[in-house]
Amino acid sequence: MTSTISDAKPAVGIIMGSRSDWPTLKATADVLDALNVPYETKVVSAHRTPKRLYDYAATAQDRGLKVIIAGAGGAAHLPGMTASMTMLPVLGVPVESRALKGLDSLLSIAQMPAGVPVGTLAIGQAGATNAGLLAAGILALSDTGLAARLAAWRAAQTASIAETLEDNA
Ligand code: RP5
Repeated sequence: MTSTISDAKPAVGIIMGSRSDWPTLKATADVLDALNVPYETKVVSAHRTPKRLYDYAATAQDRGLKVIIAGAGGAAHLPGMTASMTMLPVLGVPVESRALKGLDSLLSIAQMPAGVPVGTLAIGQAGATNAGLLAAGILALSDTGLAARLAAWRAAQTASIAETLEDNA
């Protein structure tokens, strides 16, 4: 027996440390839209709004979320702190920072101590897109409809890659 998540309440929570992260995290929303995965978006800062973060993480599972995608830049504690307060899988997207081009964000998110995992993606929009695809893959384990949509998305991507330089010129 499989369930269908389409048209249901949000299954994925997309959170970001600042509104300035949205141009990056929009890539996550775009791929979830393409796959018809319901999601919610919120600005939740580990440093500037710690109580909002606590409330979000502590209630996420009871509200029906299945995966959280957290994007942040610089001293990017949002994914790790979120993971510390929920059993849900947390995927971290390092946002490209102005000062250090996102290397600071990447290391902040990736270097979690053993025991509190964050699945860390690539810096920037590639990581944001892949976070959405990874979340969809997790949800597709119990949703055959989504599994079919994900397979079709991948097949379309494959078909779009020209074999020669002349094609798509
Ligand atoms: C982080 O600080 C945010 O995730 C953002 O990437 C970075 C800069 O935030 P703003 O100063 O643009 O609000 O917390």
